[in-house]
Amino acid sequence: MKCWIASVATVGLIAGSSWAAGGTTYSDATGDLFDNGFTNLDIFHVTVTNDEFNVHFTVTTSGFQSWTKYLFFFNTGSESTISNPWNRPIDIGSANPGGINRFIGSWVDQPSGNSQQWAFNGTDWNLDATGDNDQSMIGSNKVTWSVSMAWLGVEIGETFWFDVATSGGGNDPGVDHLSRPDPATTGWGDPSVAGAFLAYTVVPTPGAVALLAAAGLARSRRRG
Ligand SMILES: [Ca+2]
Repeated sequence: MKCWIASVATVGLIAGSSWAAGGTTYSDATGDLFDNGFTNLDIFHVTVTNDEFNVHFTVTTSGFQSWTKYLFFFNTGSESTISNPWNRPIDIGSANPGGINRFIGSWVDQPSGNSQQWAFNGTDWNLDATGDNDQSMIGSNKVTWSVSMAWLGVEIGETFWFDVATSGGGNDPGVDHLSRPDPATTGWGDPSVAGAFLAYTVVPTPGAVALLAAAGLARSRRRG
């Protein structure tokens, strides 16, 4: 019995340290817009974390306005394109010839049903789902999205490439792109150009690490 308690404590310790290691914050320059009066469009940083099934993105801007649109571009390694399903004037391919195969287009002037998840099947873009972003931290200029790893097409230990852009309505370009520290467009009427995508590696979760640790203990017990 004493041994069993010690084992549980060990598992808990390993799990805790693994969770603390998870998550990556990607900083962007501020004041890098063609018009820096639009603080709601100025990306400050984006934090990415994951749990066992989902990847979470928190976008922090320098200000907040409900008319802001948030665009996410993903390359998770399957059929891809340099187009985007919102037909926004955005040059993805110059810096990322591999293009994208997943896209999220989202808005914050509605409390729910505000986040479209699009997937490219090699020929067409398809709207897979419309979910909700989390606007509970807009007082701190933060909005959060959670998407399933299954939808993204990634598993624990795998790396995917992505970019985040802010925009307005209609046919506006990406005004600020996380992927570059300088203005991505010269004005509302000009296409934006994405920089080289960022990489995120999906990390093992506390639950997964605990299972691995438990398996290791079971093996050592069998040897004993
Ligand atoms: Ca910025």
